Order: sequence, then C-alpha cells, then structure tokens
Amino acid sequence: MAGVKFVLLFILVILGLSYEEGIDLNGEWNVENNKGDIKIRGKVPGCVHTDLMAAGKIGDPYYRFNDVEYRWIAKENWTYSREFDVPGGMLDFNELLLLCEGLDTVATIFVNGKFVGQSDNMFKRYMFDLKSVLKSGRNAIAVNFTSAITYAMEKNASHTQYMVPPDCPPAVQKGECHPNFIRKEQCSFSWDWGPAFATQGIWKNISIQGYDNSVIRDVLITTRKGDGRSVSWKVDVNVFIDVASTATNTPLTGILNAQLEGFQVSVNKTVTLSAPKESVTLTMNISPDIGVGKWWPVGYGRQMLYNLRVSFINKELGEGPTKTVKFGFRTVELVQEKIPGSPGLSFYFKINDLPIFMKGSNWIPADAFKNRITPEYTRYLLQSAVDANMNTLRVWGGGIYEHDDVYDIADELGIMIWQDFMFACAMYPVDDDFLGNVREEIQQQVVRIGNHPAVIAWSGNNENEAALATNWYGTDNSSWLYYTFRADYVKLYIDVIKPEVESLDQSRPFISSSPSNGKETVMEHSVAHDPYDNHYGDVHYYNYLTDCWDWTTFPKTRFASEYGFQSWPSFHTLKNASEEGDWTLNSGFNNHRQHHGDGNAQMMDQVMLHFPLPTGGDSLQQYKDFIYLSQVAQAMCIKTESEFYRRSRSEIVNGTGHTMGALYWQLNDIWQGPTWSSVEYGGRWKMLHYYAAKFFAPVMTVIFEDKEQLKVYAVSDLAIKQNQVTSQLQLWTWSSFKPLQNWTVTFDMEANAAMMVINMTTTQLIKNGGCPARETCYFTSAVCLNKTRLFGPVNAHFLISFQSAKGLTKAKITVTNVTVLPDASKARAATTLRLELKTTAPAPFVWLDAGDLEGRFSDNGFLMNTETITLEFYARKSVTVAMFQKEVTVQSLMDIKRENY
Ligand code: BMA
Repeated sequence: MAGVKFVLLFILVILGLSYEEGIDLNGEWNVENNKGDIKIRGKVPGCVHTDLMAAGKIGDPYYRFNDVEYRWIAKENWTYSREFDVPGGMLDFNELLLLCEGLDTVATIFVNGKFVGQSDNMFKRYMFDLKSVLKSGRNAIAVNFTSAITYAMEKNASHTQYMVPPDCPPAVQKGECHPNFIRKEQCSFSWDWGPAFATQGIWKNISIQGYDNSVIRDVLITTRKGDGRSVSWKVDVNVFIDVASTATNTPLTGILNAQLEGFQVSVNKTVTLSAPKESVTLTMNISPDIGVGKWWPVGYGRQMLYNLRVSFINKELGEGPTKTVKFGFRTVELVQEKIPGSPGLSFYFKINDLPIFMKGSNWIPADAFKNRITPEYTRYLLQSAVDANMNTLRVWGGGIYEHDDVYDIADELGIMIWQDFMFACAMYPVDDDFLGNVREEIQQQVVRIGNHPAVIAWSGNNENEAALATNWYGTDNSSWLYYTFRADYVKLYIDVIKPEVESLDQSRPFISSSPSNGKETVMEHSVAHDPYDNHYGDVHYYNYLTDCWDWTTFPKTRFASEYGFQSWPSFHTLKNASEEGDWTLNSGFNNHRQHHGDGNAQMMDQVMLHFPLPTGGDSLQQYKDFIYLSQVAQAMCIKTESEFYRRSRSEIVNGTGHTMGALYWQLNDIWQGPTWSSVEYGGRWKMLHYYAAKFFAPVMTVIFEDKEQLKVYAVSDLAIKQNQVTSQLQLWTWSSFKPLQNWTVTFDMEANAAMMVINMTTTQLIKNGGCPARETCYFTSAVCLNKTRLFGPVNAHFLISFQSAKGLTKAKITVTNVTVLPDASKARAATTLRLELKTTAPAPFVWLDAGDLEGRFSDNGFLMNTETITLEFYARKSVTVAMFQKEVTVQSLMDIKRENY
C-alpha cells in the first residue's frame, strides 16, 4: 500500500501538483531496554508500559500492587526504533522534517545513525530537520528515551543554589521525586488519587513531512465583538507559516486568504514570506446580515461552530498550503467589580454578556497510559458531565493539556473549560533553559487549544500561589528563601507565561493561579497574603474534620473551584484490580490504594457521623456495605456543599456571598482506587454523580436549617423569569408513604437567581405538621409549574442522622416490569430499558446496581417514598431484559448488615 501512495505522490510532485507530503511513522516499532534483555514490538502512539503488557512481559500495571512492582520500568531507559521506506521523489522536497507531535519525554533521536535532535518536554511538538540524513529506500529511526525519574533527579541535583520543593511526594503516594524538574505530566510521578507511572514512549503522532515552499503550521482564531452596526464580529486569524529555507533567498510573495466556509465572507492579505517562521494576522469583519449564530454553554443556547479555511496562493505556484480550523463566536468576560454591601470584588464569568453560574467539576487524565483512552470513552465522560447538568470543567494543572478530542467534544456539548497550565502543587526552577522550554510550550498550547470556544479561561497553575503564600513547603524558613521563591514565582507565571498568553490571545482572561484573589492578587504583586480570601477570586476548600452536613462550615466564596470528599469506587470496579483476599476493609490492598494520608479514616469518620456502621454479615458483605456507605456519605457531603454555593449566588451575608461557581473535585478517575471522583475508572457513576444531576439542575430547591429557622431557597439558572410558580414543602414520617403536611407558596422566580421562598420556625413546622419528633420526620421540597407539574428535582432535608431515625423499617424493594424501549437513542444508549421499582416501606438511598452490565440509571441513590416508581436503564452495550434481570440488584440504607438486626 505504501508503495502505491508514493507512486501517486511522485506523479503529483512531477506534475507540480503537490507541494507537501508525508510519511506516517505511527504503527509498529521495536522497543528495547538499555540493558538489552527485553526486546519487544511496541505501538506508536503508545508507551512502554502498555507495550510490555501487550507483549506479555508484565501483567496489568493497575492490578493490585503492580504500580510498585513495576517501578523498574520507568527507571530504565527505553529505545523505540523502526525502519521505513522513503521514495526517491520525496528527497526532492526543499524541506524534510521529522514531525513529533508528542515525545514522552526526554529523548535523543537518530535517523540512519545520525543525531537529529533532542526533546525534554512532553507538552511540545518537535520538528527536526532530516534533509541531510534521509536517503532513498530503507531508512532507520531510533528514539532513545532517558528515564524521566533519573532526569528529574539529576536536574534537581544540579540545581545547587537552593532546593526547589517539594522534593518527594508523601510516602503514602508511593511516588517518584522532583516532577517539577521535568516538563511532563506532573501526576505521572504519583498524586493523592493516582499511581506513579512515569511512562516513556512516543505518545502522539510521528511522521515525516516534506514540502517545497511553505506550510501553514497553525492557525489561531479568536473572536471579539464588532461595532454592533455594520460589523457584528471581528475574527482575528493568526496564521503561523513555516517557510522553506529556499524562500529565505528568494522571498515568496502571495495572497493569504481566509474564507468562512458556507458564507461569501473572506479576507485577503498580500504577504511576502522570507523568514523561516512567519506569522500573519488577518482580521475578518462579519456583518450582522450574514446571520452567524453564537456559541453558548449548554443550557443557554446552541453551540454554533464554523469552519474557516486559510490558504496561501502564490502567482507561480497556484494555491499552496491550506488549513481548515473550527471555531465559534462568543465573548468571555471575567467580571471583577465592587459589590454593594461587601468588601472585595466579584468573580464571575459573562458569556455573550450573560452572567453564568459555573457548575461542574475538575478533570484529571483519564488513564495513566494515554493510549488506552479511546475517543468513545472521552465522549462518554464529557457526556456524563453534561448529563449531570454540568456546564464547566476545569482541566487541572497536574495532568496534561488534553487531547484535541476533549476540546472538540466540549465545543460540541457546550462545556466551558477552565484551562490550567501544567504546573501543580510545587515551586518550579526558573533557569533560562527551563523558562525557554516553558515559553515554547505555552505558545504551542495556546495556539492549539485557543481555537476552541469552550475554553473560557487560562490559569497559570494549580495552587502554587497558595503554597507559597501559606508556606506549604517551608519556603519562608528565611526571608531570603521567601523572596527568592516569590521572585521565581513572579518570573515564571507573570513575566513569562502571562505575556506569552496575552500576546497571542486577548479573548479570554488569564488568571495567575487557582485559587487566587484575581485582581487583588495582582494588587498584592502576584502573591496575595491569603489567596483563599472569600471576598476575592476563587477558593479551594477541603475539610474532612468537621461535619459536612453542617453548611455553616463552608466558605461563602465568590467561586468554589475545588472542594470534595473521597469515596470508594464500586466493588465491580475494584474487583478488576484485586483478588478475593483483598476484599476486606483493612486489607493490604485497601491501604495500598489509598494515596491520601488518613483518607480511609476520614471517609470512615464522615460515615460514622450520620450512618450506622456495618457490623454484621461476613467480611465481604461488610466491605461492600462500607463501599456503599462511603458513596452515600460523599454524595451527601458534596450535595450539601454544592447546594450552599448555588443558593449563595444572589446574596451577601456578613460581607460574603455572590457565589458564581461550584466545581467540585473531581469528575473522573485515573485508576481504580478511593478518590474524590464522581465517575469511576471505566465509567460507572458513583452515587455522587446521580446527585450532581439534581444539585446542578437548572431549577432546584434547597432546604436547610439556619438556627431556629427552616428555609427553602429556589435557585434558577434560567435566563427568563418564571411567573407564578409554586414551591412546595412537605413533611413526611419515615414510616408512611403519605406526607403529613404540605405548605405551598406562589412566587415569581427570578431569572439567574437564588431566592428564599420559605422561612419558618422549624419546631413550629414540625409541631403544626403533626410530627411527633425530629427523629421520625423529614422534609421535601420542589418547584412546581401550574401547582402540580414538577419543575426540577425533588429535594429532601433530613432532620437527624440515620443512627437515630425512628420509624424506618427494612424495605423489600423489587424490580418489576422490565421492558425494552423502542427508542434506545435516549441518553445515547445501546439499549434503553424501562423498569418499575416497588417498595414495601419508605427507603433512603435506594441503590440499583446493574452488575456487570455497563450503563446508568435515570436516577439512583434516591429517597423512595412512594410505593412504585418508574426508572430507565441506559445500557452502553446492547442488553436483553433477561440479561438485565439476571444482573440487577437493589439495596437501601436499611440493608446494611448490622449485628442487632
Ligand atoms: C487539590 C487538587 C489536587 C488534589 C486534591 C485533593 O488540592 O488541586 O492537587 O488531588 O486537592 O487533595
């Protein structure tokens, strides 16, 4: 096949029709360690761990303790090599480049035994000149990787003036040291939710590119508003052109053209290309009458996307290189202004002039081995975010600048992306080499990612301002040290990264760190004395010591960009990474997988605060019961905290409030372990994810107690005011399917607002409703249209912890009447099943489990206070009713096995 391709290419070149061609080097390569005792075939793009696994040299690196067993892999140096054919005609191109879209990380590259270049940054694209080394016929390439761990260690050792902390991660993480000395995915040296697999390999595409005159390497499109009369939008098209060395003697003159596909709109500029790297900006005016639509976040409108085609036309050569880029029309504004009644500044985003409450979570790499992440899985995860009513994800700074498909799908689904640069939880060196390296990384990534309307902010790093300001790593042990680190911090994020970003992209805000105080951080010369100040910017908040049902402990911040609690993933997910002897709470495996100091005890503490502990059954049953309870506790904690943030959007209390963002930590997982995620490794939804769908619903209610008062807030993210809706508060007992009492209020629900609609004395309500004691009852609330039709989910407020609930009995819950729905496309399922659930008694935290079937329910983890409900199951692969019935189980809180019943 390759032969045919080259013949064709050759003909095209002779005919003068082709100015550019390539040889794809992806596929099978030889992989060898430096000791020479392992020689296998490997895959590109890929990495050494998955190659060793595929060759049968190692087992699944995620199995049991293999992360530690297989540490040797990352400590060796691996060489990837292969041969490839070059047709003679290819050598005629003026330029021949080796185009490496991603090398992980430190490598020296040889072609036909000759050195062609080196790499030391996995986030950079590298291009190496092959003009003098390629030959016609058989050629050979070798990419010699150096262990990232050794490299980081050596770089750290050669930084002799002062130590750049932290040196090694806490022992509980079983990690590697000094990731801050290498431009590689920081969490690949371990994190508090993930393993250390400091992979090596060619992780993105690799090819050879030949061209004669020039190529359009990149295009960055940003949009801004026009004058609103003759010009509705201005499109800035930044074109980056690589120019062949021949043209530096005889400059190439031609027309650079940008054409909005599907419209008669284009812009031309006559340019002369002579420098090896040229960049040209074209500005296209879009008039209101051509009718382009805006890109909106999900829930606010459509996600209109357009293609823009850029080409360079030369008089002699005709149309030369072209590139087509997708983009969207939308504006972003980060509003930081005075708020009446509050010191400090607001911190919220306006998209297309509309203030938007950002609801969502934080995204981490979906696998330690990037080649295992399929586009289907990426789409599934992002769709899961949308299905849980999220509109924002923060691509966290300790992972990777994500693959293109993450941003493409986010554009399509309307998910706003807060994009960190890849620096996290550390100080960084700032020598010239490091800064030069970072500078190129930032340029390339801003140009690659910046076309996506989904991306609404750039942020310098994760928590490094906070680490410095609050002395996480002993950086202020002396004032000399403190000022050194402070100066280094400013140099990296403010003097290098910020101007690099802003010179390319003025269309989105640059925030120096997350969390930060935004403008106040700037006022305080880039390191605020308290980056967690609730009056400014964003806040990360973690507290495992106090009761998470107590909303008074949460910060009434302007924007909560991280907060969370851990839980265990389901037994199904854990089972894949463990064996029978591991399935007890205190097993070596259970302790090994916990990477967060005291994490297991903290989960247990939150469970114990509100739930009876599993004390009965065998050890496997107890293990499963605890997994379930850890998920219940996590769901309740993050529900309480998220509801607090949502109801704080329209008020200022004691100077704080006006909260406009709630992004919990964390959406997804990198492996099977106890973490803060709401979606497990592999894609199962934890109870939290089902809860998120409700606490992030566009219209919802929150019930809470404020001292003696019971308050109900209605929260609406709708852009239109809803007149005459009702809010219903109901009081129930744990022993009956009938509410004791209903209270309704009718009100006009403001657009984009949270408002208090009920404020009554709790004891009075309980008494007037006929409830004998707090232990026996609970409240529910909802917003209804036309008095009866539900507008958003029903919420519940428990008046006690479940150890003291009275009247709850063990419910028998059964799944009946399972049918296949003809239209499976709902929720993009392969099969959609409808099922009925029947219960003999009210049951809290009803959890359906579809066993080994992949998919999710329309709701789960809910309070069942009617005898029957109808649910749906969305299967990811086709299933039959019989298969489902065989697998499905259901339990609720009262099924926890305890000795006394
Ligand atoms: C935050 C994050 C991560 C971490 C998480 C949980 O600090 O930025 O670094 O995994 O908390 O501890």
